[in-house]
Order: sequence, then C-alpha cells, then structure tokens
Amino acid sequence: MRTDQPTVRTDQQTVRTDQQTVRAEQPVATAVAHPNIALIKYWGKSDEKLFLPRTDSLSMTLSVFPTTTRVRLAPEAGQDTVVFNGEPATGEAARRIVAFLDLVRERAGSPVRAVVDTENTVPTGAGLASSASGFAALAVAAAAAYGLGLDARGLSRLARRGSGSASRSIFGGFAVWHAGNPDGTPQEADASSYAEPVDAAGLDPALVVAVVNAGPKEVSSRTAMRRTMDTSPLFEPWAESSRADLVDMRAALGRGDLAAVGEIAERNALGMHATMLAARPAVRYMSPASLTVIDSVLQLRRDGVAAYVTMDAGPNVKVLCRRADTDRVAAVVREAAAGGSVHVAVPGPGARLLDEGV
Ligand code: 2P0
Repeated sequence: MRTDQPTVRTDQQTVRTDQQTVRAEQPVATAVAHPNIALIKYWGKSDEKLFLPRTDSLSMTLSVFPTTTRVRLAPEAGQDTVVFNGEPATGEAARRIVAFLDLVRERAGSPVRAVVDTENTVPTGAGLASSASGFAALAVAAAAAYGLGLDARGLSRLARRGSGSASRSIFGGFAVWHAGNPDGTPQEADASSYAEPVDAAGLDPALVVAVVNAGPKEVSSRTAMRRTMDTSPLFEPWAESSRADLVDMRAALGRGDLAAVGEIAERNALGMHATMLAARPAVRYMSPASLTVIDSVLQLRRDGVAAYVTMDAGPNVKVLCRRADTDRVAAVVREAAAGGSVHVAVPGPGARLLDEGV
C-alpha cells in the first residue's frame, strides 16, 4: 500500500451515550515504519517548536527494527491512552505522543481522543533511532485515522513535528531532509522542511549495527543538540562543513561509490561528536567499547575491506560496508563488541499502512 494513499478501516460499534444507544464510527489505522541512520547528521535546530533543523541531513532507512503503531479513535474517551510494548506509557514518552496527537487533532478539526498501541523492536533511547521509526509510524497511522489525507511529503512534515529524524523514515532507501526556511512565516517555515527520496541505485550497501550498550542514554539527543548549539565553539564550523559533506555525499551516492559514501559519512559523524565533546559541559556518547569497535573497523580498512563507522546519540556503532562484505565485517565487529549484539541491515522500506484484519 502506498503511503500517499492512506486508507482507513471503519468499525461500526455500538456505544451508549446519555441513555441513548447510538452507532458510532471508530476508525482504526495501523502503520509500520523502520528506523533510519543518518550518513549526514542532523544536529541542532533552527526552530525548536517546528522542529526545523539547522542543516540538511541524509539517511538510510533500515530493513530491521520496525515499529508498528495502531491508532484507534475513541469518541467515548476523555483522554488519550498510550500503550508501549504492552505497558501503559507514562512520563515524557506519553507526553510527546499526546502532544503529537493534539497537533493532528488541530489539523483535523477533531476533538476525539485516541488509543495508541505501539510495538517497538529496537532498544529504546540508545541512539538507535527509535524515535524516528516511532513517530513515522504514528504520523502515518494518526493521519489515516483522523482522515488528514496527506501525501508522502505531508506525512514527512507531520512526522518531523514528533521527532526531526522521523521525517526521513517516511521514505525507504536513502532520503534527504531539507532544513527549509526558518525565516518565513510559521506556515512557510513548516511547509519548507521535509524529506524526500535520494536515488542510490548503483550502491549495494549494508549497515552492521554493533549494540555495545542497549540501555537508555544519560543525556537525550534533544538536550545534547541544544547544549552543543548554545555552547560549543565547534558547532558552526561543523554545520558549515556538513553542507559541503552533503554535496559530496549526493555525488558519491549518484555514482554508487561506496568508499566515498563511507568516508564522507565517517568524517561527518566524528565531526558531530567533536562538536559535542567541545560543548560546555561536554556530552560524550562514545564509550571504551565504542572505540574498540571503531579500531576494529580501521583495521578492516587496513586489510583492504571498505568499512566505515557512523555513530549517533549513544555508544553503539554502525558500520557501512558493501553487502558482499557483510559476513566478514560482522564477524570482526562481533568479536570487537564482545558481549554486545550485532545486527545486519540493508536499505529498508518506507512507512506504510497495514491492511487491517489481514
Ligand atoms: C540523526 N540524531 O541525524 C541525528 C544524529 C542523533 C545523532 O536525529 O529532538 O530524536 O526529536 O528532533 O530526531 C536524534 O534526534 O531529535 C537524531 P528530536 P531526534 O539521526
């Protein structure tokens, strides 16, 4: 099913209101989305309310770790209910989902509350992009349930409002997320920042994910990127170089040059981590275990294998390589990440609605 043609299943259910028995509509929509890993990173916002990024970013959507989210409208309910991996969600996670639903309701002109049921297969909060798959799936399911009628670009803009990186998970394969124009009116600014697919047909990549620590991080990426922008003297130089990296990256993807793609991705990611190390106080997501994996990848390169690292807001390391080299890279990384788990991803699909009842 295409994401730009949402369909909704409508259940007829009998409910009692004020002594009367009436028939009420209860649309249900379920969506699945996969995380993405940025090869050109998003780090820093130009508008925190609208989730406008300071720079463009570019990512690969993964074939692993899907999130499945079901949104059921609940006209009888006085508040939203959020269930996360079978447990009622509380605190910040629930607050962010309810705030997102409020945005959808505002656009739909609907006061109706919802029940959100999410199954996430990725370790949450460990720099493995769980918010990207989470808000992409929620955006697609909620837009369908509330009948927003959005195309893929509209869904990308909507997903962005839940978590910036989610804008990219609307699309499969490679996607670029435009920073847009923060200086326009709020409507213009909102309309200007969305992701869209990037052609990389000549590339046959894999991403080997080394989970050296699956626990939640100490500093959220949201807090860390704000602190970096506010205090790091390295932030502006990195943002400037990231613009040049994106130009080089698009050219490398266009010619299917995995070694160049990997080199650019690695320098962009390590540069981003350098900006955080220079923040005051410093934010450090790299652990000794991360460095051990990075060193093993450098050795692989010396041995003639095209393998390159990237890291996000956590200690886990992702290694980009040719799909044909996956077994060799995974074996080396597994040994280096002793005690950790290793997963192999290839480019995965975009977010989509599931046919209910199938
Ligand atoms: C990225 N990260 O491009 C970068 C690289 C982490 C490091 O996107 O505040 O969870 O919800 O927009 O999207 C993580 O940030 O942050 C992220 P918010 P998000 O993938």
